[in-house]
Amino acid sequence: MDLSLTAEQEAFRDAARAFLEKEAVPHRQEWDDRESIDLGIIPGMAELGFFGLTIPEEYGGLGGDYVTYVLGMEELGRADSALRGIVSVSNGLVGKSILGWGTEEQKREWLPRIATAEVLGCFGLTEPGVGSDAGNLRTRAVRDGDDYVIDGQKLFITNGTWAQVALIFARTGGEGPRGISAFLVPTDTPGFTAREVTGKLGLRGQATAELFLDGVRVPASAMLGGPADQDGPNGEGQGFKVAMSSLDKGRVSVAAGCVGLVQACLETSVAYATSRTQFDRPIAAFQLVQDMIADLSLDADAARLLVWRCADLLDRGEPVGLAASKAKLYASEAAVRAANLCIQVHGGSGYVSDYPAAKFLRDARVMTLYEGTSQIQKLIIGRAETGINAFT
Ligand code: COS
Repeated sequence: MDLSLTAEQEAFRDAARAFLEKEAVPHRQEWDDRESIDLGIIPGMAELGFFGLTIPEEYGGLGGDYVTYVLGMEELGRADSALRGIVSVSNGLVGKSILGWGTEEQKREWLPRIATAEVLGCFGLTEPGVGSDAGNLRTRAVRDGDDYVIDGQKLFITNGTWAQVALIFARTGGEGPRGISAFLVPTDTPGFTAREVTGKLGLRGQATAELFLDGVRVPASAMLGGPADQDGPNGEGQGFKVAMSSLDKGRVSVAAGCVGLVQACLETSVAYATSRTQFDRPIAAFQLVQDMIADLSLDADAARLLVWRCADLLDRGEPVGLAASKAKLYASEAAVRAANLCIQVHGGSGYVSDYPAAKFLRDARVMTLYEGTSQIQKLIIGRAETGINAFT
């Protein structure tokens, strides 16, 4: 087993860190305050390759491996989790769904533009009445001649107001997971509207939206994987599998971003503890402060190793679902712990926005909720260990 990075992987990580230190870290608090990043940073991020990591070169991406991908997500999480979410959803959830399940035409139509961030994607799974129980979603797509007409509502959709394409999961058949298909819906299609969700606790720099689909008409060829009556692959009824397999990878992205968040908490805490003096010595000299620093350091390593295992499985084409649930569970809970400790090390200063600790905590808090709550991850792990399915 070799956990060292290649020269290319290190070069990408270093370039990503240098870019984000210059272009993101100085602005993240201002973006948080005004509830939007400056979208002007996106082309620079695209030039570095963030939006095309793991998209093959033939579709305009970097064709990189998953180790490079998780390094990129860690650097984004270290700088600003809002930026990480934008990339994870567009390149990760949407790009990887198209790559894994799309027809050749769909790959050629969307992937090159996603890889350059000319197109941002959003992932329309969650609905007002459906979060954890994704297999019971209500949005419906009804066949009408050569088209499908989609009606429904989606909630908490990252990139929702910015995206040019939405991957919409809708019911084309009966109840349950097998009746769901996925559609690539251009967001300028008549009947499609997005409304910004404001006032979030964290991740305030990224757009989160409610989507309304009111008689949205798309050609049958917009079904991811193609409709049943077209030549070639058949995406009908495959939507839940698309969502679950993409979420397996999405959970790795979230976990990798959380590693970056823990790392940021560690670095920020060390910097503060070694410069702040009390009782005539730096507070880092006190054992109880070192105890917190040690916990932060250990959590960063432990979460990173769980994430790197996922990257290794993905690079070898092995199933990643269970490892992804473990990584996501551990890293997201670690991120909340780490941000809390970071505030504790900073004392009263950690409670105000002059220091990033408070933002770290607000951003970390959602990590145990989205892309599968900690409880869902535990039930997936428990099912694997016991063979008993708590969901049925
Ligand atoms: N990849 C591919 N296919 C998968 C899969 C995966 N990771 N997981 C499940 N499937 C398939 C199953 O094989 C099954 O296929 P068949 O019908 O051919 O047998 C089908 O999907 C339904 O599986 P099942 O009924 O067993 O569903 P699960 O128990 O796997 O899923 C949970 C239940 C709760 C685990 C799932 O709904 C879940 O992860 N919920 C959380 C959703 C979530 O994260 N929401 C937040 C979104 S934020 S973007």
